[in-house]
Amino acid sequence: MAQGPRGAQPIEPVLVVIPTYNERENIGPILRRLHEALPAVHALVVDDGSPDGTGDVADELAKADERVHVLHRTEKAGLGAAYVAGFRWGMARDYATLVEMDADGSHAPEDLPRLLEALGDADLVVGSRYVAGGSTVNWPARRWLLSRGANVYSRVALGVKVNDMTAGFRAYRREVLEKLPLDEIASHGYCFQIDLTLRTDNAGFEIVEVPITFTEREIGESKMSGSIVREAMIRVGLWGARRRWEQLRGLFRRR
Ligand SMILES: Nc1nc2c(ncn2[C@@H]2O[C@H](COP(=O)(O)OP(=O)(O)OP(=O)(O)O)[C@@H](O)[C@H]2O)c(=O)[nH]1
Ligand SMILES: [Mg+2]
Repeated sequence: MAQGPRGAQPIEPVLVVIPTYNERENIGPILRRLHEALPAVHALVVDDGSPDGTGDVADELAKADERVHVLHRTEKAGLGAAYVAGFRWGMARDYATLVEMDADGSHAPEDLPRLLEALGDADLVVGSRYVAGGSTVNWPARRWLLSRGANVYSRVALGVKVNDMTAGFRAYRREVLEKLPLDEIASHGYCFQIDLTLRTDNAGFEIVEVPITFTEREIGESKMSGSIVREAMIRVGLWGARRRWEQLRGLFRRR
């Protein structure tokens, strides 16, 4: 079993949590690629009752492969709630590492071995588009600007030294998720990723970024919306103000 220098804690077994909403055509190919890249990992598909029948496709795949599991939820409740449910499922079992990955092919499973390798020296590894060697492919300028802008805004507002805080391809040691108050996390869209990054940093865990190539989905529809962007802007502004205020108070206390 692979062990990292961080307290010699094992990083295996690994569970890759894949939230899905209308990803019928994507789920089979992404699981195939995942198991070609890493035959030993398990995958948990968290489906929010997709009208296109993604849940049924995932059930069929799970029947044929004991490494594939499915968690069915009854209504579309956002990315954040799906991940929290998936993490809980994994933490109720013996998984040492919990990975977040999209079903739409934007995150290349072939990059995952590098993320897991980096977890030997970290508590959270973020697959990053915005560090040297990272990139985006086929993203329209408008989409790139939105993502880049959200990250610059988050970094400046929060003062967390992570370049890609909205990244959704990441690997957590279970100890991190055990420590975070998952019950309190109310963020839905990509704000969920910023929220968890901030909480992981606040709790004193080591975060490392590894460059990835993010490729725009070829099949299916994006779930990005105006309300997801507004949620992130408002929440990040509030968290930033609170973090700065606490830093200031800390400075005065030390005097
Ligand atoms: N279970 C569940 N999965 C979701 C929900 N919203 C999005 N997803 C899944 O989360 C992953 C990321 O969603 P995308 O629609 O690709 O959103 P995005 O990657 O932020 O936006 P794009 O870059 O435009 O693709 C995909 O696998 C989606 O199917 C949801 O409400 N519930
Ligand atoms: Mg996507």
